[in-house]
Amino acid sequence: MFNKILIANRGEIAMRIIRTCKEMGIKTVAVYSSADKESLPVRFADEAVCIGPSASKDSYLKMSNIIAAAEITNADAIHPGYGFLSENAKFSRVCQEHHFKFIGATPEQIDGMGDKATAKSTMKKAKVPVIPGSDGLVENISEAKKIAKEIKYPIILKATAGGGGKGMRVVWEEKELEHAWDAAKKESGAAFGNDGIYMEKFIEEPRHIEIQVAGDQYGAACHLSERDCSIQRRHQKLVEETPSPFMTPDLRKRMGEAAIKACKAISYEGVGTVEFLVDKHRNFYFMEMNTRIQVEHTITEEVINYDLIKEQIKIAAGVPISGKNYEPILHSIQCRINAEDPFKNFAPCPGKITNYYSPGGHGVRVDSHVYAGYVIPPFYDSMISKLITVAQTREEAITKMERALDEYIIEGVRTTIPFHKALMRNEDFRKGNFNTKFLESFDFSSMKE
Ligand code: MV4
Repeated sequence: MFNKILIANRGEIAMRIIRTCKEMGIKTVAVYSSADKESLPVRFADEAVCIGPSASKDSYLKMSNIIAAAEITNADAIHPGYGFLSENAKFSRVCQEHHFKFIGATPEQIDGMGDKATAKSTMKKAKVPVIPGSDGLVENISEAKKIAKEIKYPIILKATAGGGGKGMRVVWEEKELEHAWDAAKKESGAAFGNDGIYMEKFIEEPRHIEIQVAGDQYGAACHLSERDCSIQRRHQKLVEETPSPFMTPDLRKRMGEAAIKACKAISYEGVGTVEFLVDKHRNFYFMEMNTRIQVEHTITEEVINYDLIKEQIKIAAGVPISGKNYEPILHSIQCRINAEDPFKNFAPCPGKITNYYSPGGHGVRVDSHVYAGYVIPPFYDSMISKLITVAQTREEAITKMERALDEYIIEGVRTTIPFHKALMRNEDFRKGNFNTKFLESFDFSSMKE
């Protein structure tokens, strides 16, 4: 087992990793930018090293500074958390070259899944269901026209370097295709320095359901059930839950098997997530694989009673997994509490938290790094905390969430709490009647101050 882990991240996920390391008897090193000097990870880690000024590119994204911090503190592994360098193949390789175990995927796995057209052909070969479309990249507009005719409109153009919606264009009929093609190419070239585009049949009103997986160094793989992440706004997840209200035992079995196939196809080592789109007939299709721990891993932990960060560390240290699949026995929901004003189009709201009380009690978990007097810096993402409830049924988990949201006091900054309260009251949400388009027609005027 590792003696000391350096955490190449900040905020709640840095806290989350420190907590598990403490329980495992592993020493921790926090790294921080000058903007995070007063942060809790700095206080709770065994050691802390400043790695640069506030801008992420000069601190949390600066590989040389992070490696130097690992060297001077004599760490033997590096945990990248999510975001920042967690899915950066070069960083995974640099860690390897400096003999630090990267607690995440290999450079090959990151590259293989990072290029979406490559990931899709890998999965197709492994017999994981994929959305009908182009075989790899589309070379030019005439080829695009030809393929679109074959698979029939509507189609979607996607950036191979993308994910998260950038460089994506839905096309409903041929006369729109050329314009969309030019726009998608230009946008992805500018955003990613890679303008490769592939095409798929457009799935209308899909659900986003993902399967948590784990694979070990000896080729074993298992799945840990699903999370429904359909409640998103502009590709930002706001609420996640497990089990999915749309799930059936048969669908879970089929999606779980497909996710394990995906894992085995790339000899995946670590915990990861296979994202699927699910249509209204319960056909499911591979969308992307995330080779990191995700923000929403908490709800899976609650329903299967496992510490996924601990599993991640054990797998990295060479401990074999049991290979058993886990089914949810409880229901868990997570609300992302962001420093954003839901009455003003979710505009970021950094600043000082002047008063703070976080909810507790049976079945309530708060993963956070904030406290009364903490100043949310404007340089990073705006998440304040993750509020998670767990109960025997979905109805009880929602009721508990309403109770916990009512208890939550955050003063000094605007938060997404009013949105979550309105969502929990929403009849369609309560019925489990939603898909990825849900928030496009959500009545935001149902929110109360
Ligand atoms: C799609 C789709 C419909 N059909 N692909 C959005 C982000 C990127 N990861 C893939 N996305 C989508 N791909 C086909 N063939 C609809 C979306 C999509 C979406 C997917 C998951 C969650 C939220 C979404 C919001 C809008 C569009």
